[in-house]
Amino acid sequence: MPTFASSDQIRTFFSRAMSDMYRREVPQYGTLMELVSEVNAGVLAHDPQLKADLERADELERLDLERHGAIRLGTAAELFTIRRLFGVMGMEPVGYYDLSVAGVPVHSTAFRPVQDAALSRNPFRVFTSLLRLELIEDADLRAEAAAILKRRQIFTTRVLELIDIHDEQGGLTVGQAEEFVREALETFRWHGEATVDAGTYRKLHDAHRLIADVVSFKGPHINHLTPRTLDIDAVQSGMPKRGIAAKAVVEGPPTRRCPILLRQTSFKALQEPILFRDAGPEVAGTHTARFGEIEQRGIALTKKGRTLYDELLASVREIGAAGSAGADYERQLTAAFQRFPDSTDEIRRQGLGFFRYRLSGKETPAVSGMLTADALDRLIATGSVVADPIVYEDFLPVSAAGIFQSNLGGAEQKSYAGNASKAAFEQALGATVADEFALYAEAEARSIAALEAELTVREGEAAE
Ligand code: OOG
Ligand code: NI
Repeated sequence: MPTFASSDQIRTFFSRAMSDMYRREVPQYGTLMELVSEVNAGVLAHDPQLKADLERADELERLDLERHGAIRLGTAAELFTIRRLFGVMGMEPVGYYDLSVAGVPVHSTAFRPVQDAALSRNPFRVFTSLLRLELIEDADLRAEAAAILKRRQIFTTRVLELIDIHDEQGGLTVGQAEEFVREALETFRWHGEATVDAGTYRKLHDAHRLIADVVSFKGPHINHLTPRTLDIDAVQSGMPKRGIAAKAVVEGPPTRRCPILLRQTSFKALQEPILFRDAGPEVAGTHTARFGEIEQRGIALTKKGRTLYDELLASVREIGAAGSAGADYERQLTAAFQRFPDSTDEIRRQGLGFFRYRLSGKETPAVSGMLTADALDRLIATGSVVADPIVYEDFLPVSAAGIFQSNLGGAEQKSYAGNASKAAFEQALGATVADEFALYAEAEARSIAALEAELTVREGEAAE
């Protein structure tokens, strides 16, 4: 039996290789990474309690590694194979996001690890969108785009072989894993040569800038990589000082003492020179697709918590109409979110968030058997048990739409008859997407079961 590289190892090789590649391709990403690591170091130095909490929850180690990326695919076949490719790295499709409601003709999922241990080693995620050609109105253009996409092969021959080898052998050796990462990287690389002529690019672009981005190139270039910060407001205000043009407002919940879900901001896409198929180097065009983003993650919310979040966010969005940049937006958002409890204890008590429970180690409580909610509350009140917030590992559709929009040029406001099409997405994927709420609920339930088991053992020991 050969020894295989673990999927966690392959994922870490890959996320490092992607980060190095993106830093070379988009130098501002490097500047942003420096800013984020300065801000994070500052936060940890000033907040020893937070540092201890992160350490205990196994989150400190992953912080510097942590990032997500995004790609946009053109065909069902590409989505099918990308699922197999990410599968080699222990990344599975979680969640379904319909962005057509926000005027973006794609639907998406997030490939990410789902096991507790894998998440704490490296939670690298890729927000993966599939273009919905059926939303292009012009039938001729639709057919032309489909034909162009059909001709391209976004994967190298060798990466396809290595995926097969992985699936047959049940793993890859370290040598194969290194080769896999090098070959996989090719799919995500930037290609400045468009596969279409200038006229076709223009037509696709006029239908939607995103359509031109997906259809006109050899592959689904990674369009951003996002590090995780512990203080997004500090990064947001630090960006202009480093010459980075930040998006006007932070997406997601307002600034709070107790972070929930996900807050994100980005800097504007770069204008990059491209060569059209029909033109010599002297007739270069430009294309705007790639950008940078930062995020701050907080506690994962239950369905009840998420409903309240969606309601509060919508109340502000309605006032401010489409987009999120009203001058008063932040003030209104903060006011609306007064209704969302701002302490982990209250969030837990009201059943708004997910937690991992464990013994504090301070004293051994005299309880055994099934832990009811009341029993848990008592153990927490006496300090025997600690509830650690489970961090949100997924994305938010309204935020994602805001990020897409800000990088497609603010003026672009298309509307599609919003129609989620999860079944079609899963058919293309060749698998169902996992339900993120179920994953968090399972993680919480596992911690309670482990706690019950531990208490039972201790009681047995005490009785001896
Ligand atoms: C993806 C935009 C969404 C996020 O973090 O919500 C996103 C894209 O532009 O392809 O990255
Ligand atoms: Ni993103």
